[in-house]
Amino acid sequence: MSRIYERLSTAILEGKIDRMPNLVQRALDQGLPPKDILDKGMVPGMDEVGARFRRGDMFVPEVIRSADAMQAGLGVLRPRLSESGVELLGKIVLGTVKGDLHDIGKNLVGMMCEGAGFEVIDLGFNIEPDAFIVAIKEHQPAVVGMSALLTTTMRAMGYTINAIREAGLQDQVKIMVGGAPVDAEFAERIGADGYGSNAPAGVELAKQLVGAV
Ligand code: B1M
Repeated sequence: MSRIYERLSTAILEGKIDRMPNLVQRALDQGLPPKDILDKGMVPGMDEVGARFRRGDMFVPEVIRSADAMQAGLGVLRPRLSESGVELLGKIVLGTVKGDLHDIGKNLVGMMCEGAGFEVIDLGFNIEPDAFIVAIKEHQPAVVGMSALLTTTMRAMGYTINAIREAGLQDQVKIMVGGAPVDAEFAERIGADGYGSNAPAGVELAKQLVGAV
């Protein structure tokens, strides 16, 4: 395997944001296929970040640096991926539900999903059910992800799912939820398709929901 893949993976793991664009450019200059640069170099780095975060061997600030390194590399790689007609895993519309201003965990989920190969449309925080519906119609995502950090706002996830159902859109998208007060039982009760306990689990779930694993 090309040594450059290992270097890309390590640079992501170590959060070397400034080094990534150069490394990706060097890999492209060597004639390596953009999809291999992603799958053999960058994604394994991000997978390892997820594994370490789950084990408690990496913490939020380090994960954010790694995700930023991934983004820096994707900045160079993305145009080449689309030129070569590589299909990303699908689109995810993501937002923190109405009434809730917490977005750190949601951002982490978004960055890691992007790192895994999804196109993420991040609506932000305090997102009304209607705004989710508008985004589903506009972007046609495979997955809608909702985050809530307050026991008072987790109910808004249920309202949002109801609104999506009433708009006749539930068959078009899979819905995943997460956030500290949420659990699998609650997710099932409100009719979500799945629950992610943390960002790596959210990524795995999103992959399952689009049939990528
Ligand atoms: Co607030 N806050 N906060 N807060 N805040 C909590 C959540 C709280 C637990 C603190 C406490 O009292 N101990 C408490 C909630 C209590 C409850 O509801 N039971 C609380 C409160 C009460 C409040 C206010 C009401 C305080 C007030 O004004 N009186 C207020 C509410 C504002 C509002 O939202 N309307 C408020 C405000 C704020 C700040 C704005 C100051 C700030 C948010 C800044 C921001 O997000 N940009 C803030 C913060 C920072 C926190 C704590 C300290 C940290 C949250 C965080 O970012 N964690 C939090 C206490 C705590 O958790 N220790 C607290 C790190 C983040 C990486 O984890 O978000 O859980 P988390 O995300 C995880 C998983 O949950 C999961 O993956 C992430 C990564 O592993 N995940 C998903 C999250 N979303 C997912 C989606 C998925 C899948 C996985 O799929 C779609």
